[in-house]
Amino acid sequence: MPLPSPKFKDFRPLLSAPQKPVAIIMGSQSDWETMRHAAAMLDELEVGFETRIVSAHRTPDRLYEFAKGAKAAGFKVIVAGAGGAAHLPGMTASLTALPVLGVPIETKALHGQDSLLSIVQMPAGVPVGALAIGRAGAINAALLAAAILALTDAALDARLFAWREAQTQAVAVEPVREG
Ligand code: RP5
Repeated sequence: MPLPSPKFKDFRPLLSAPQKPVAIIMGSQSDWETMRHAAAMLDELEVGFETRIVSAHRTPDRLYEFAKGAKAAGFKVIVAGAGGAAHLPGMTASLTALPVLGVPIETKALHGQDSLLSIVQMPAGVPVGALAIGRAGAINAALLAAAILALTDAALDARLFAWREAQTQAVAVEPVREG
């Protein structure tokens, strides 16, 4: 396998989040296809967030720097998506007291069951809130992050309530019969 070569120079600082309460981190660019659903949900609820690629395996120093500095940088909740041997959420939780919500990415080889088990089975004392595999988990991680923030943000609490009400109203009583 050829060594990967850097394709671009990234000047964005790892930790700069004034007024952005949520950090969405992911192990790889390939995780964005799933994690974009968390970003879209937070956008819909008008919750500020930053996105970063932080790999537990390929960029361990970045992981340490990010997780150790996240609280001081102003983040309140971390949503962490990873696939396969998904150590990112657990390692992040080991380095910060912030709530960490883990999203298992659906993998090709084991359909995300590897990601799920890697994320959910944390030893007692280092909690990670593990969500469902894939898109549903990403959306629910965003909703859960919003619910945590809404405890101390009445305007967000109202937006979250309205979103849930709209979801309830959108469910038809009778199914459309096709075919
Ligand atoms: C994990 O390895 C990432 O979270 C990703 O889900 C998986 C595969 O990464 P790529 O090989 O697509 O970069 O660390």
